[in-house]
Amino acid sequence: MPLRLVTIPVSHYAEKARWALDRAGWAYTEDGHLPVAHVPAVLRAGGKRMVPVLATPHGAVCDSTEIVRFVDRGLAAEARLFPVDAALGAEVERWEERFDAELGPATRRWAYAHLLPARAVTIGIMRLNGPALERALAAAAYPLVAAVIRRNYGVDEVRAARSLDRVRALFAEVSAKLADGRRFLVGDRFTAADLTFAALATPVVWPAEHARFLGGVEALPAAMRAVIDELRATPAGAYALRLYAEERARKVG
Ligand SMILES: N[C@@H](CCC(=O)N[C@@H](CS)C(=O)NCC(=O)O)C(=O)O
Repeated sequence: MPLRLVTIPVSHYAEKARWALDRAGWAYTEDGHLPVAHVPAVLRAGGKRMVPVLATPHGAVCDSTEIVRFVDRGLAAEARLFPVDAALGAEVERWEERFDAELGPATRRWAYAHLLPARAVTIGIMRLNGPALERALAAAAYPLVAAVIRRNYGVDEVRAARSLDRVRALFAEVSAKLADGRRFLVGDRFTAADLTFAALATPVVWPAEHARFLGGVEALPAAMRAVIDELRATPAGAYALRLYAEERARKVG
């Protein structure tokens, strides 16, 4: 069945949905847009305002978690990102919900606080994907796009500093969980808890495997790279990078 994933390509919630689709080996096209220009595409697909939206012949699946669950229903029990076992499943859900609610907004706000003033870098990232017309208009549209991002995500220096504290605290919690040598957060295999952590951590660990959507880390402002280096060096950061290296290209479908 023809599937279309409507995204803002740099969105880490879009990456979460994309990863689940890629892992299942499902065929889909990505319909990526500049922030602001995504709204008509989302509405046309049957969504409200946010990406990701998965347009299917039977209607729209909105929200990254719903898309992961939708894909999961098509997988064999042993390959599911949400384990069938009730206790493991509940633990995966708890981590996943916390990462969605706390990690995602914090990594995004911190990254945009550094990226928005670095106009040329950010326009370069926005031009990596999307329709030719939007890529051509990215520089002209930048003041509007940047203002909308600032407003929608509450991007200012004070809140960005608080978000970084939040990210550091979550990384410390995940590092503590991994301290017994486990390879995955829950049980003995890759689940939605791992996928969600790694995808929503992309703005603070900038994995090389994700360069198609974010570009290379070397283009970033030095102050941003310093924090990325710090977080990459933590057990949680190393674990996110390992998940990208070992799991991002793995197919189970
Ligand atoms: N809970 C949602 C969050 C999605 C989300 O925050 N999407 C952002 C991009 S990272 C968005 O669509 N922003 C556009 C806007 O605010 O208009 C999910 O998991 O899908």
